Amino acid sequence: MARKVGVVGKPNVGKSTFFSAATLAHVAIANYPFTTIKPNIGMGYVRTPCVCSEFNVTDSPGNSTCVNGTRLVPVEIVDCAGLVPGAWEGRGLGNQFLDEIRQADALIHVVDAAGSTDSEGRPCTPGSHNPHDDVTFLEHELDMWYLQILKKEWDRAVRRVEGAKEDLVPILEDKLSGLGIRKKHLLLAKTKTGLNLEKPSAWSENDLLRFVTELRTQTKPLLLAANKIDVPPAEKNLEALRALGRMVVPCCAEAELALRRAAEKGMLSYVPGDGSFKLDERNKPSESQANALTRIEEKVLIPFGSTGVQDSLNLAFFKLLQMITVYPVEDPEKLTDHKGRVLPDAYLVPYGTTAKEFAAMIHSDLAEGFLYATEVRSKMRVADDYVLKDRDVISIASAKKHA
Ligand SMILES: Nc1nc2c(ncn2[C@@H]2O[C@H](COP(=O)(O)OP(=O)(O)OP(=O)(O)O)[C@@H](O)[C@H]2O)c(=O)[nH]1
Ligand SMILES: [Mg+2]
Repeated sequence: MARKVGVVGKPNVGKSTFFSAATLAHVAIANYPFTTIKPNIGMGYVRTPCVCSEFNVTDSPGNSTCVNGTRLVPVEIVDCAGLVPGAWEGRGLGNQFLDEIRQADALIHVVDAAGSTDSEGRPCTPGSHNPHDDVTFLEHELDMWYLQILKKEWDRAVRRVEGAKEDLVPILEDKLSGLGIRKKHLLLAKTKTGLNLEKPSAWSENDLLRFVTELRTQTKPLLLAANKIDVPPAEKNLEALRALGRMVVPCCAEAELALRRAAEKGMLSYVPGDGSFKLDERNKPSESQANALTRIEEKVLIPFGSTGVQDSLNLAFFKLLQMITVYPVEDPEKLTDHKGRVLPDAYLVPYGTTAKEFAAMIHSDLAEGFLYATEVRSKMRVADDYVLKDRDVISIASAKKHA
């Protein structure tokens, strides 16, 4: 199933602006809390250097696009409702928020790095709220939510382990599967916390919390999009955010949205994630548009290298979720599919995917009749257990032809 990234944070930090920019979808954007009250799922994309230039071919992309040698591969993004303190107990849009977040495999936590909104998302003087508190608060909410789910089953689980001598891991795996928790997560949490799984009755409240924190960081890995970086106090707050040990991306969602809209109108050329844009000579901006663009250059692109929206998405999929890009082709010489299209598809797959598993993602027949695969770059034949690498071009030979 396609991995999804959730855009989360307290109200009014710029989640919908981020989501709109990333998907260019029309969602409500306004300066008051709870603009987003329905879950929004949209298509954004990750960018990766396309293999077309390396293989010196002109490609004809199908499931993705290629802009001047940059491949844009679609991904799903969820714009979650704003989270307020106490959401785990159902405060604000708490339950809705948690249902949305349940669908996400990784999170982009949008933070108002300028400190221009209070803990509930109400506008305040920039610099008067500490964004550091928003990070600890959101993670605490998630932990409390996990804890609440675990506790529902805890007493029974303890009796089964200590009375009936059952193993705790499969019991918890069964009870917590809705959170995407699997055996490997539980075993790692055990190692990291050093807790005794044979004597859960001895776990303190704090032990339980440490255990769920481990599970949460594994199953909802997150990064911080330090948004509103164009507002002066934000830059000063970056260091304090970085000190928390999370991945931090300086971000200006508003600038990304403006650039994508201007590009859509043909005013300029800009590939999301670029550090600059090029004005179109035939389509001059008005004076106010030109001023806004200069401001974006001076406040965002030059000092920070990009608006950070595309970087956040790339990091979420490539680093947090450890996905790689793989290009399947039928003809290993011409790099074409059966219709003669060159490098038609780019697939995002988790690192660790084997050639045969990849075949199954394309078509079950390909996997069933799997003979061997060709790793096109080196022209080497590889077996079914070959672990795919990022930007591999792969041709699968199968005894079973698919339509
Ligand atoms: N200065 C600045 N303002 C921004 C930026 N991104 C968003 N904003 C503004 O912040 C306000 C809130 O933006 P939204 O995107 O609606 O925020 P949200 O987090 O979705 O809010 P809720 O849906 O209420 O939870 C709007 O006025 C945006 O224009 C940014 O990068 N810089
Ligand atoms: Mg919103």
